[in-house]
Amino acid sequence: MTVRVGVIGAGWIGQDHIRRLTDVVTGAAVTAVTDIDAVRAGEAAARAGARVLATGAELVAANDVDAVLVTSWGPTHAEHVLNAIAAGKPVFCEKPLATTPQDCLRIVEAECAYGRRLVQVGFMRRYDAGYRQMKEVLSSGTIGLPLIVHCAHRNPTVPESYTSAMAAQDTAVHEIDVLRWLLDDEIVSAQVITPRATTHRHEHLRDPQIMLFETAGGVRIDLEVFVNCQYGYDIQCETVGEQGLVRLPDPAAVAVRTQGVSGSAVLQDWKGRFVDAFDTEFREWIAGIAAGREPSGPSAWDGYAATVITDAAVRSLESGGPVVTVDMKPRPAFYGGAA
Ligand code: NAD
Ligand code: ISE
Repeated sequence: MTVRVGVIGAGWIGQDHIRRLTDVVTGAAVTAVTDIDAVRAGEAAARAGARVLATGAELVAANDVDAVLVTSWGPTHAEHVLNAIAAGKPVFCEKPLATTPQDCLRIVEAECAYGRRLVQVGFMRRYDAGYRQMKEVLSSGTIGLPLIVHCAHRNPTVPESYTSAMAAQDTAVHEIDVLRWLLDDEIVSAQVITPRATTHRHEHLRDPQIMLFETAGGVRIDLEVFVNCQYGYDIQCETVGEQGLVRLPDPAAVAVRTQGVSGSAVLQDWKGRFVDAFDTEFREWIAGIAAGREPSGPSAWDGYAATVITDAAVRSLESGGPVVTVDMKPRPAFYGGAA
């Protein structure tokens, strides 16, 4: 069976996922594309041999669309995801699930009412080989109980449109999700403090930022978000346990020695760093749909949790750095909770 996918949003990541679904993942075909930029939609559709539809609603309803991929701007996600649930179609939504906790809860409620999981959120780090190995080590008990996690998320530069709040909403959101999953623990508070700002930032931006999180189990997490670090795209994570530590490996790169210097290249963007994770994420999503299974990846609940936690971090940043308690609803039984 070929899973026919309709794509809403043909920008940076939409085009990359269209290429992935067309050229990399077996058992999938992109049959329809929509974008508010008609030229962009036309070009992306032509590359995939798909047709262009005028709106997201039309695409969700189309007979030749079995599953929906949402890669439009964050504030538009909720509407498209809700339409897909109403149509009973599996929907993969790039992060964030929605930009407010209220909209995330509307999705959670709609999916619970439907009675079957349809939504998967694009937190691709859960599919990265390094993070998966780290989870195995933590689950095996080899290093004992985790106590502290040190992380860094660095981008070489960001455009002027990137705001201080986006350090949490757009960037740290990946660590927030992957750490909840790695530790199998919930984040209960957030604090954001700011060191001296880099001179390489746009004037309005607080960069870098240091984010501190605490989990229900008492693990302390420190995360440096530095989005104008200049030198490359660099993701670091080290978990310290009672009997040892486990660190994310550097992405494979050959070592070169020349002109008296020994070293290896640093990747420059998320596309290269997580290419294998994205491929695995979509292979598993398509295989699950083809087999009639509910999605096993990050759920609508995980999307809600991430948005509530990023909100707490933004509130801390905007109020000068106090510890802010995360105000999360009890997890419904539908998503494995006790409520
Ligand atoms: P982009 O601006 O390059 O592309 C978004 C596209 O969506 C644009 O072409 C825009 O015209 C279109 N669009 C906006 N609203 C629409 C609507 N209602 N209907 C149809 N088309 C619409 O942005 P991007 O960098 O591709 O990011 C898109 C989403 O993917 C964002 O939510 C972003 O956070 C997420 N993202 C995730 C990762 C990751 O690592 N998982 C990386 C980059 C972006
Ligand atoms: C971008 O939107 C992503 O999702 C990338 O993974 C992240 O590293 C980057 O900081 C974001 O802007």
